[in-house]
Amino acid sequence: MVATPVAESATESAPDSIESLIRRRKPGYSLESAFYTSPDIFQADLDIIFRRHWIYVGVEPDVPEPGDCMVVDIDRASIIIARDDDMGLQAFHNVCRHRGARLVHDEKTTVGNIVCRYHQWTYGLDGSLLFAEHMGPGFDTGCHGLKKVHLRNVAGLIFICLAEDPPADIEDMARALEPYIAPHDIANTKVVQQIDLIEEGNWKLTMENNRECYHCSVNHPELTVPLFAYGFGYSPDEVDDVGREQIARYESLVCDLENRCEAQGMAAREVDHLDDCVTGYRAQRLPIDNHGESQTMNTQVACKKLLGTIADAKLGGLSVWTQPNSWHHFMSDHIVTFSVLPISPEKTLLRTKWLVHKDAVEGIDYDLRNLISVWVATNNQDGELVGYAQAGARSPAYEPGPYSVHTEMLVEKFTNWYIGRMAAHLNQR
Ligand code: 3BY
Ligand code: FES
Ligand code: FE
Repeated sequence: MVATPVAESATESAPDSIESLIRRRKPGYSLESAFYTSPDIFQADLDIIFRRHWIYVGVEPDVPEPGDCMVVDIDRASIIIARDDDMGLQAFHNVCRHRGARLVHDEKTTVGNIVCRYHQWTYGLDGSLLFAEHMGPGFDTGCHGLKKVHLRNVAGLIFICLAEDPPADIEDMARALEPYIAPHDIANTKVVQQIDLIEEGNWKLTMENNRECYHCSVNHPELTVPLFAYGFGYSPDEVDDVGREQIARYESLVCDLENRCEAQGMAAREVDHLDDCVTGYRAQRLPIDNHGESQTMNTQVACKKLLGTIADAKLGGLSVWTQPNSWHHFMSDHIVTFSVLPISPEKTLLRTKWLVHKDAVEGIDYDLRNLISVWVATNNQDGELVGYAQAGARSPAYEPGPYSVHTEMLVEKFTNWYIGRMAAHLNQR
């Protein structure tokens, strides 16, 4: 077969509109290059996806005590997540209502009230303006509270939405996911490590990379110790007898794990609404290989204190995926949680947090290096792969390629969800 020559004029013609790129999207294939490189599409992604959907930003133990604040930036919006005096979680725009100065500057801090450095306007942890000097007798503090941002705490995972009317189906997701996540008791954990990794790629390539393990066996030697190579969709028709035996063994382990979890009152059956909801999600309990306990190099728990009321160390890993920007692994002894935030068309922040029981003591109950080593290595490998995918998407020779029907189903669910959400909003205009 002769390779198709690259059209010389491709770079000179006028760029296609977002509407036409969305209309001609070929199902079963990766997206066209512009979705990964165009500043206009990046802007549309921010406007449509990141400003109108529920975005995962962190966990309850990021702000454990009254007065604790965490700042999260989504493009130009800076948001304060605060724990108020009644232990409630609040989210506000990090913008003073006087002349607009940024209020909180550190990613994490603890305050009595939120005080603007510029002219000392002072806000309570519920966002109300408590004090503003020299504003005259007619000034109404009641009209100048901080602008609220919608926040939904789903069993300890914090989602925010910048829209005035956020998608209501977050309630369906919360109802469905809580029975899976609750036994891991996020509220009684602590964040013992956070790593921000900048990936040299569009945010959708970071998400797509997460949604398949086609690339795992060759690229992730550390991750393939706990994960089953055959657990990610290989078909019995395309493997040899050894592979067929491994698939059968994996399937019987899934069955056994689901039954054991359910006997302990924990939700365990796979649930998937990644592409048929505005707030898409999926949960699946995956057995872990060898000792079966945790995503560590020796597959044994990294922390001696198990989470919540969990008594059985051998629970495999509960994986939870949400659209558009998160995934999480919940084990009996620790949790690893990932948030994806776009920085520019070709740069993305992957924020990873590791959580253990709040009473666990470093050096006695857990060794930090042992706890984080699998995902530190895996994230760095994935970051490199995302960079390769971005470099390829930039080339004039790039054209959408076919997804594997056995191992890239969740990638397709992500791109279908994305195209569907973009189309729904563009059609409303
Ligand atoms: O490599 C990743 O990004 C992970 C590993 C398991 C599947 N995928 C979600
Ligand atoms: Fe905040 Fe003036 S800008 S007090
Ligand atoms: Fe990977």
